[in-house]
Amino acid sequence: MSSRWKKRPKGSNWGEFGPDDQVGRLNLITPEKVLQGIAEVKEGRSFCLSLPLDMPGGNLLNPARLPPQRFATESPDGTRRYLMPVAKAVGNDELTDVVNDDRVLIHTQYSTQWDALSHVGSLFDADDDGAPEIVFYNGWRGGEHIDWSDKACSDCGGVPGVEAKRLGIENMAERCVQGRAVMIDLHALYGDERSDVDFVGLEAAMKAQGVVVETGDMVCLHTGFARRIREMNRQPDEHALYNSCAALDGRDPKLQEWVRDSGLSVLIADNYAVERAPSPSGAGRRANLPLHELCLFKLGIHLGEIWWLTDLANHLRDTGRTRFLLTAPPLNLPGAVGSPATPIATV
Ligand code: UVW
Repeated sequence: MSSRWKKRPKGSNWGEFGPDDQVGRLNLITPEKVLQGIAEVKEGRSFCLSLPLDMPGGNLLNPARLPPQRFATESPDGTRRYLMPVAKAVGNDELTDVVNDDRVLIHTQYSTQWDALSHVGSLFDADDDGAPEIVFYNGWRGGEHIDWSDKACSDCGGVPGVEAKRLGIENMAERCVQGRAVMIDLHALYGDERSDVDFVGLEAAMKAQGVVVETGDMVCLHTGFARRIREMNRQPDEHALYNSCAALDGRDPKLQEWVRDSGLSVLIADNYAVERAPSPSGAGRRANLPLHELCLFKLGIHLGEIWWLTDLANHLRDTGRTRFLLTAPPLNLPGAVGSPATPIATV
């Protein structure tokens, strides 16, 4: 019970990290966890876990998400600040500098990214009055804490302003997101074939690879999907996008139980949505993305998606390891519901 909710969703942890918590299971990445991560650095070798942010290319994966667009900035007098001789701009022929400035329109979840806890909420009767309302993790409200205004913005084509005043991605950035991570290599078992992996399938991979997940660990799932994206080199094939590689079966109750009980702090994959999206199974009133519901809405577990994990997974397999130091902050971009990331693994 809190000032924002009388009833919390079944199986949720709302309130357990404090009534006003905004970072969920990131609270489990303690100083001890950071030291455990640093203890995994044995070779001094780093891996970039981001795809180039203009991949996958096009918008077949998600029609609403487009590749980044770059523009030159302009001075108030209209001068384009690209290949701009400063001598001309300021009227002083003695100056030799030439300047480029750009601005970029980024769909925050187009490529390698973090989902903020404000990304997916639910229609849920948190005030127990018999009618559902829009709520997010820990009872933060749609229309109040996460909102949009009809105030047109001058340089974004009149799109209404949107803002996560709570649960924005900046809360994650402030936590740095550094600690011990573990790799579960689903691709090693399931290859490039489309497969929906339930708890039994996940456990089989963990047992085969000797993976142990402890409280506060960040869990990475290598499926090979981002390698397929790279191979298609910005010209993705629709059939391949929708029929390749492993994704979790987010509706499997045993898998959900494992996510809840393992104590993992964040869940990351190199595929589109960690889970199969939309979830193929189920009936009745339900979430379309049940693992998003469990993680983002009920438990405060941030999801990392479309990461580049193949080089790291191969290296870990070749060296007989599963753990590494992960440093993966999002952009410190107040009010955003997701963010591109350039995560670094150190082994
Ligand atoms: C989907 O849209 C399926 O997932 P996400 O929004 O987390 O990328």
